[in-house]
Amino acid sequence: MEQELIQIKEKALAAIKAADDLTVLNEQRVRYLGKKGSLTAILRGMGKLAPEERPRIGQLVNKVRADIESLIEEKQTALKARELSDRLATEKIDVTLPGRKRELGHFHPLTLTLNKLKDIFRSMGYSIAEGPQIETDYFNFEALNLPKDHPARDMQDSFYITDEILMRTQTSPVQARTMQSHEPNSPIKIIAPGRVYRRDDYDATHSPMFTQVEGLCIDENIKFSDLKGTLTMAMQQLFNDDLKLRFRPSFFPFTEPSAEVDISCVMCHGKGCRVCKGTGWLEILGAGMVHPRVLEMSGYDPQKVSGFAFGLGVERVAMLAYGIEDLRLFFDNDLRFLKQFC
Ligand code: 2NL
Repeated sequence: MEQELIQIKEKALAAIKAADDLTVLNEQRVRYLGKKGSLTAILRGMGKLAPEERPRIGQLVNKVRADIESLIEEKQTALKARELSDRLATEKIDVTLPGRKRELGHFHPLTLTLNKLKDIFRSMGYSIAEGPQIETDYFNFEALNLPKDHPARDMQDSFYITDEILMRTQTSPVQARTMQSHEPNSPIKIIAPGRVYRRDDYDATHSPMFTQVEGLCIDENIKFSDLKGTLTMAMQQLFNDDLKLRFRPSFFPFTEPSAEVDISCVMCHGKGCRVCKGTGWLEILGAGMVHPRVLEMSGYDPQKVSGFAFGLGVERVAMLAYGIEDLRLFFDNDLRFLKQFC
């Protein structure tokens, strides 16, 4: 029995030394010290020993058990330490790696231009007015003095939803709505920015959807010179301080008199270049004094108040401001283009 114990001890110590991970080590613990282990079997067999032998063998079993236990303990500490240093080596964070970027969004060039226009007119006391993009024939045409036979009212030129409802072709219906919601003859200073829709080709200079800003100023004694001063200030702030304006007689059904407004070329400052086709001027706005019929239609008295109105295309302004040559770039969502406005 003594011999047997020494053999068990030697085998156990060798197995423990050889154990290369914690799972194997635990298997050995069960094998030698567990309830069904070799040492327990020896203890059970003690009954067969002569009584005088029992204490000596008992002590020897306890000694062997203590030796095995302390070696397991030692080995366990070593394996745990190795496991930790392995993890520290493989799981370490390399703080010199490049960071994970979170890309910031940015405004679309049309939004940038629109924001600039809004800021300029807000600084002159205008409020921003908005309205539906799906409009009634009444607000889009009738209230603005567009006659029944005007080409814009043709199915061929506008997007109709029913006979009476269409995509707005201009933002003027917003102004007509504003006038009708105001106390008659009370002053108004608003701009109406937003999308408008016309049946058109889609090429470098045309789009069936574009962005407009229209302005309306109504009060007692508003004169054409107020229109000139307002637009001059606005265009100088938008492009450059020494820009000049030129008014040419024109016609709109909702204004009388009406004018096409040119600015001195922002590229060549009036000398003549490719952009202004050698003329030194760029057509940028339509404007005029609000037609008396338009005032009347919305409850205002043309004998008491007068007003001016104007309209411009935001795409055209953005193209001139940023030197963009193709209108489609605004709508095609090509990041190579859009990222230039970060
Ligand atoms: C253009 C021309 C214009 C207006 C818009 C307007 C609105 C009301 C009354 C009178 Cl409620 N007029 N708007 C006036 C003149 C010109 O737009 O070329 N737009 C891109």
